[in-house]
Amino acid sequence: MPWTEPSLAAVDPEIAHLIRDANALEARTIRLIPSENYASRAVQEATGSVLGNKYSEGYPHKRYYEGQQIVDPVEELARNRMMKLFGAEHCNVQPYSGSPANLAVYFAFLKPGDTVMGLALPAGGHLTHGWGVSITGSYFKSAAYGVRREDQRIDLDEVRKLAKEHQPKLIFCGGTAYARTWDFPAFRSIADEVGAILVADIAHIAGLVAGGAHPSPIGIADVVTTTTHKTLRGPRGGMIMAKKVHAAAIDKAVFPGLQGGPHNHTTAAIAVAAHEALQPSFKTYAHAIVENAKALAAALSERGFSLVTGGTDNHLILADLTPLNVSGKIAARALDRAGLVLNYNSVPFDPRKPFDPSGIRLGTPGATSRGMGTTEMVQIAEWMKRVVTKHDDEANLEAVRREVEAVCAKYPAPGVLVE
Ligand code: DSN
Repeated sequence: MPWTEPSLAAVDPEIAHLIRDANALEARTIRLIPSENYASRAVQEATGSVLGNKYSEGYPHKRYYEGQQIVDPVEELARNRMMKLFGAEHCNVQPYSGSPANLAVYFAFLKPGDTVMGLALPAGGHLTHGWGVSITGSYFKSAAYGVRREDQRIDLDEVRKLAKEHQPKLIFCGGTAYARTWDFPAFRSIADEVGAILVADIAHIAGLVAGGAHPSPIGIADVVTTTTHKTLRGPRGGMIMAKKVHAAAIDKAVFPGLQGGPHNHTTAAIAVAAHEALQPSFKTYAHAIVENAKALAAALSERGFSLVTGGTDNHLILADLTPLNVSGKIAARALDRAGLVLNYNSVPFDPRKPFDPSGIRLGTPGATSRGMGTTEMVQIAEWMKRVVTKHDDEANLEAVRREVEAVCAKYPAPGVLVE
């Protein structure tokens, strides 16, 4: 049946124009923010579906509202496909995003005042791993671990020492700006030594884990949390995987503990993303993300960029711009004007403030989704050097912007409409 109602453009031209402009902007710029990606048209169709109209408090076949004939199989598909993709014993696809997923884990296992350990935010961790400004740092005691000054890598001896000293109930491993492989078995043995629950937050690397391009924490960590929209390339959402023994505690913590009705349109889109990630091409994609990140890191190093940890094992790169005499924010803004969209970011032991830090963070999930390869990564590094070294020369930025736009035209972004 064709639509009989007026379109968005007819009902609300202002918003319709902004969405059209967002498509155009995405088409002509390169998304280098490592936590972002291009969700497919199929994922977007599910996200925009009528499933968002429905309330479904509870879980499949145990709901508090009638009319769940469609929602139940949708949630079961999402859950089962994700369990198959990751080899998980249990999966809850209802968390609204990564932070609520982590908060549900606290609620499942901790009481206010208990101690949690996670990678410190300035060292590349996440707010919800116990950092002071987050609710997790206000309601729980935090004993954060950091990275070594010499090589900016996690010092597992320090993690063990801190764990023995502070006896945390829960240890998080995972981060938002850590470019190296997470040693899940080492964290497991530390958690066992102090009797802590081990939570792997794989929000950034979930797609790499699913595609076999990063070791999996499944079967090692007690609980695995993630968002669904980063390297996993699904809709904005979250999920929690767990050993069966923790399934009931996790489900109860998500609903009724923390949330009301699940966002069923998002659940459907998570099912679509899992279906896409179960295809053999997703493994190729995950490995290409890492190959591209290594190529981009090498090309940036050759051009004088100082990389935190010296390079990358995953999808992201953190660069300290101090030796190039420019702040992260000034560089990020100039790069944005040139069509290269990334974010300014603190680097470990940063003498500058988080809102005006020394570094930039970038990654390859988006560019790889467009089909770009190592040749384009070298080109991106060259553009970045031209922009950063002459960041206040508008003619220089405009020249780079035109070149970026020409390459973007050759590599259309999935899910982006070009008129
Ligand atoms: N905001 C995400 C990121 O950019 O890494 C983390 O939640």
